[in-house]
Amino acid sequence: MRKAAVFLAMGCVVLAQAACARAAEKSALERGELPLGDPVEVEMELKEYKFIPNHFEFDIGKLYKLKIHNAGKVRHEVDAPILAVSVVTIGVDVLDKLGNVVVTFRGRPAGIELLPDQTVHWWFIPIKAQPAPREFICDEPGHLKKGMRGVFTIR
Ligand SMILES: [Cu+2]
Repeated sequence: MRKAAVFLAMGCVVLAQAACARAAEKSALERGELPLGDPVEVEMELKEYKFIPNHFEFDIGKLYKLKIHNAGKVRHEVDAPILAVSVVTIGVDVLDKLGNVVVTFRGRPAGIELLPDQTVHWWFIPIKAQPAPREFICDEPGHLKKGMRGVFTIR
């Protein structure tokens, strides 16, 4: 009886470890543990020396998952301090090469730097209207001069 209980306990530990290993691949947001509903997924690609697309429109109150990928050969940044203060950031997921979430940051990201071939997912809900186009830039040396800027609005 005692042996069976020990085996059962060990089995639970093994199952729990397996569950943890699987759970580590997704953030709480992606596992749907936060009752926010399905996000509006929007993609932003960074390249030399542009954002693709370079114009974004967000709606107040909707949950967004902004998928930012550096498809370039050098480091790029998304410096968007006005966007950061106009939204509630739920989290910023950092993905590995297989698309698994390896780190989730909380708090307001005024700037996000990405090395080549890196991806982050910025989850946020716009709360402040920005009806006039507001700029975001890449602040890596010389990139803004080469035209690496974009605009967003929030309605
Ligand atoms: Cu850049």
